[in-house]
Amino acid sequence: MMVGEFKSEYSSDFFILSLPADITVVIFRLLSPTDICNLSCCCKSLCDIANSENVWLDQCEIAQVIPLSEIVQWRTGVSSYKALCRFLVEVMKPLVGVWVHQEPELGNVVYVMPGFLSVVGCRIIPQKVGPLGIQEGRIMWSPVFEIICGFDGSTKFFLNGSDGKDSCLYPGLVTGIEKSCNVLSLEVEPRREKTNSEASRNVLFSKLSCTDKKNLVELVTNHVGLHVSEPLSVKLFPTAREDEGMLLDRRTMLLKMHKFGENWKHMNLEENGLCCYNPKHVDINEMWEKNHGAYFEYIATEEEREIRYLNRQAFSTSDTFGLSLNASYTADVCSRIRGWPNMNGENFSLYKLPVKNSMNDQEHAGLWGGTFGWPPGRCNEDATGNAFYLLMLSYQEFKKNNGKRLIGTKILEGTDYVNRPNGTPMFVVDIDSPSLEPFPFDADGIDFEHSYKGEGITDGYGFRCPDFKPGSLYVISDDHFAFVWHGTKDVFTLKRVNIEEILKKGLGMCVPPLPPTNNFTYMGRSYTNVFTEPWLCHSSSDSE
Ligand SMILES: *[C@@H]1O[C@H](CO)[C@@H](O)[C@H](O)[C@H]1NC(C)=O
Ligand SMILES: *[C@@H]1O[C@H](CO)[C@@H](O)[C@H](O)[C@H]1NC(C)=O
Ligand SMILES: *[C@@H]1O[C@H](CO)[C@@H](O)[C@H](O)[C@H]1NC(C)=O
Ligand SMILES: *[C@@H]1O[C@H](CO)[C@@H](O)[C@H](O)[C@H]1NC(C)=O
Ligand SMILES: CC(=O)N[C@H]1CO[C@H](CO)[C@@H](O)[C@@H]1O
Repeated sequence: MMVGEFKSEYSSDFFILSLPADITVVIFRLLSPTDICNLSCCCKSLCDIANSENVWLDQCEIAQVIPLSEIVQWRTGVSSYKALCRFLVEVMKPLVGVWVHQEPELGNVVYVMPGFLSVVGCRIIPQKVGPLGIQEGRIMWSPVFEIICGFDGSTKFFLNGSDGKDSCLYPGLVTGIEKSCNVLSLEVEPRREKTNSEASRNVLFSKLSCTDKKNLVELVTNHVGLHVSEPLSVKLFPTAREDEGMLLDRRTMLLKMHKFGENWKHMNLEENGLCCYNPKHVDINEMWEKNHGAYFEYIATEEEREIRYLNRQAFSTSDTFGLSLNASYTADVCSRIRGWPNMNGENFSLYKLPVKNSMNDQEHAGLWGGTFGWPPGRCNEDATGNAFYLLMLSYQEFKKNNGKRLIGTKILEGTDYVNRPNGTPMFVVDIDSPSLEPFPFDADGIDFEHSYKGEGITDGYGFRCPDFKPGSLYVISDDHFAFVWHGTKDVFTLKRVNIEEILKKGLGMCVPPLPPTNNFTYMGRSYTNVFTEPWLCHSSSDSE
């Protein structure tokens, strides 16, 4: 329904205003937040309806990012449902999901989910499976960032990190979140108070060289870091209704820290006129000079040197800088290899993985945890130990017989020694071909619901060019699978994981974060992987 239609047909007296209130509510449910905002500009009466709490409560629900009970609970910390809706639609919805980076190769997975009046990013750490197996849900994780919803629905960004000893918080700004964003970048934002020529600012940051970016982010985080004091180290996620007061206190504290920096304790949020904590004065030129030598070593041509110099110049016309987060959409990120993003090691960026949830004809789609061994979770002696794996299960049309294939893409591997690259399938099965191979072990009387024929990854020619060998996927129940390689009789068992539930129920184990820059992207070439040179088997990994 378009706003224009109302305008043309009922130009003098709005038809909608003469309808009973409950019908109006139904009509408003069909509109998007933008439509409602536009409609509110039409006249006073429509403005009143369009700004009513009920209309925006509906919109919060329609956004489908948090359950109704939480929407109502969160309302206590914002000025209106409209403000809350702004946060849910513009911040929460685009960001929730699985973000990854390929470095290091064992996996770098950041799970973004609702906190309390906030959206939280948590890294799932490469780890071993606990003694009770994958069912137990004792996943180790570490906080990466949080975006708090202000009273008016605005955003306050905090990067988690540590100064080597203690946990720290690094406040910053959210400069942009595109609706269909797929790249989440940590940047430094120059602030020009007077000229306000902000148009080119972030383009400039991304144009800086990798070393310049790294130095800048480090310089700025050193300036803005705040120690995490006692009351803040409470749980990130609400677990019970009675936690609400404590959660609201924690949020107030964070809002103060964001606004006033280390002086927050003596301040009231209502106080105005005081300088905003972010951004900070930083002597960037001194830093450029300090790092002068290093860059001449590998910058080759005169032209490149010139460009680098100009970019630095342009960037440092300001002397105040803040940390910032920018979620943008980049078309060429969508990858060649089954949705595994095309990644750039030069930026502090995470990439969104298009994880589909289970639906009608794709019931197994989603995130699964896995480990080698049968019975599931029992320790086995080989090099992989009982490493925890995280897999994304997805479906793909299969041309051969117009059928569908189920693909288990590995996104995290808890081994010290990575045998199989991330982003490649652990197994691919044809869900239209039942497997006739019997399950090779004593299955404790389990009746398998289905079994499918397919193939599983093996070491093959090096790291980037793994080989595939025949195998079968056995469906034990709709959330419990086993994949068996026919030749070796290796068994890989999988269980559906609901990370959100694990973290919310406090079943997981929170470990301290890394230093700030590393904590965001945790980049570092995998020490075990000697086959990552791009020239190696380009053709095979680039196809598909
Ligand atoms: C609503 O207003 C925005 C600008 O504020 C405009 O871009 C958009 O086209 C309008 N939408 C409709 C449906 O009229
Ligand atoms: C965010 O990043 C994108 C891609 O680098 C850039 O084009 C855009 O200008 C940035 N947005 C802001 C508000 O800085
Ligand atoms: C991570 O940051 C949040 C604030 O966004 C804070 O409450 C929490 O204590 C931090 N966690 C650690 C381990 O530093
Ligand atoms: C990543 O870095 C490259 C160059 O280092 C740059 O061209 C690109 O715009 C950056 N992307 C983002 C999303 O910042
Ligand atoms: C990825 C990651 O965050 N790794 C480390 C985080 O910190 C804990 C302990 O401080 C380490 O055990 C993780 O390996």
